[in-house]
Amino acid sequence: MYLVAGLGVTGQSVLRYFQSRDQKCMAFDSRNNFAIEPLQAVFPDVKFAAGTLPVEWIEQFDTIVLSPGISKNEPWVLELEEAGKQVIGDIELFARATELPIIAITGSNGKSTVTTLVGMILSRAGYNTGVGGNIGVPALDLLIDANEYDVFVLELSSFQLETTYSLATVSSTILNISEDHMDRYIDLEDYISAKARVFDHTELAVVPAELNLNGLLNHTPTLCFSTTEGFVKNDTDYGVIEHKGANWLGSGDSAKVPVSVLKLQGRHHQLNALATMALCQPFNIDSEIFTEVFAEFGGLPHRTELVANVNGVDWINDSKGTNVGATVTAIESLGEQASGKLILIAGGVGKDADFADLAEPIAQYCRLLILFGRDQDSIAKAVSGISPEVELIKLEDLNSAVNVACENAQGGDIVLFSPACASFDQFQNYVERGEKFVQMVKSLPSS
Ligand code: UMA
Ligand code: ADP
Repeated sequence: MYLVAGLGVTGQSVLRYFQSRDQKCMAFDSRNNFAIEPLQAVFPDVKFAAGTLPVEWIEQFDTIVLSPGISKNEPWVLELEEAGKQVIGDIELFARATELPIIAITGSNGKSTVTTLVGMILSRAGYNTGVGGNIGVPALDLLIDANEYDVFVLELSSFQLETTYSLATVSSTILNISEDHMDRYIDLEDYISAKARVFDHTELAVVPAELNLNGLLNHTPTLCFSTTEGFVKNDTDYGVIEHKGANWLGSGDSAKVPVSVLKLQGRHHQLNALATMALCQPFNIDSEIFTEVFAEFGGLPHRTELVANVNGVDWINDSKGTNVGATVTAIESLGEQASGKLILIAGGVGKDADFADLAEPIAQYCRLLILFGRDQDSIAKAVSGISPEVELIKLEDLNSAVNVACENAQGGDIVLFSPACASFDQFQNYVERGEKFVQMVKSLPSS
């Protein structure tokens, strides 16, 4: 018998999956105020509880299917594990249920983008491709929908990987590592080791050349990617190659895609494209398909997305910039493009991050830093004294931040909303936060 713990997007997908297989289970959400009734109506055969796990349930299940938002180190989870219960996640159930090829993508930033690109490329090549995981479509839903898939592409978070043991993949990547979720992990090493589980049973590891995995991949065939000039030496290196007087993305001596065709220019977009090509290597995709898709793909919503140009100022929504690494990347890539300066709007729930890495790019590219939300003081402290030219203004909420940015922006500037924080203090999630920002920008007066 299974206990499904956490009844959000993941938990409900587990309930649907078990229902489709006539598998009995019990369901629990540790929030006191969780409304059970609507779920009870959809899953009449499942016993539900919220708040405290009923003691008499404990001897009735042997496996807990834990939602990614619940840490394995929660005292009640540790107690159950010590009592002999197995703790797994939805991705472990997925791994046990399918024999089809799987490509798995993790990393601190770029996961959704690369997952989407790999999905587009395999679909264009004629494979019926199921795309899911942390990107939003829970993986188990792919096993019960009406499609006959040929291959799955899964975006996996470190949280999901913590409870995954037997996922076998044709290719897997950690795209990059920068500090995130430090409220959940002991230190960066702990966070990396959760992510490194993506390589446990892979046939092909795809790794950024800069990432040191300390001998973790000794016996796994590995492809490396990098945009550093002259990096590509052989077929296992993916990088930028000079060919016919131009720069191309490729590997070994095979130039595949001219860099100039990429709709999204900038170093991190090239890295994402290289990782995508390497992950697809087992499928022998034609260069034309990569070229077409990279030329078409304009990015996902809420990722450095141009909202509007108001009075000569570009307003950029990067609400998915939820950690320092993403915001640094956004500042650097937009800072290089701007004819004027950047006005950065940041803040929210800091997840115990060290914000010090923001100081240098802010000093180099910003005119003004506007902070709002719960952990604004941690950011202010970390970047204080950055540069006398960069003014810092602290405000209550996003609405005031947008108004102050509008008052201060000059023609040629870029207003960048890249919070470097999670959204939960003032919004449901990054999507709601981004949508609110877009609405605010669209109602700004233009003269
Ligand atoms: N809950 C408990 N006890 C707790 C904490 C939560 O019972 O101690 C319950 C909540 O009351 C709620 C449910 O668990 O009912 C929420 O579960 P969850 O936090 O695991 O989130 P899901 O709704 O299942 O969504 C998850 C991912 N969220 C997290 O990992 C926090 C979604 O990624 C993912 O899209 C979805 O599964 C489908 O796979 C979101 C995310 O923020 C986008 N991910 C993080 C990130 O990208 O940085 C990891
Ligand atoms: P994830 O799913 O890992 O959160 P996304 O593709 O949704 O990644 O992008 C999240 C944020 O990271 C966005 O702000 C985006 O601009 C930035 N980003 C995308 N790719 C990279 C990369 N390769 N390196 C650093 N930042 C990136």
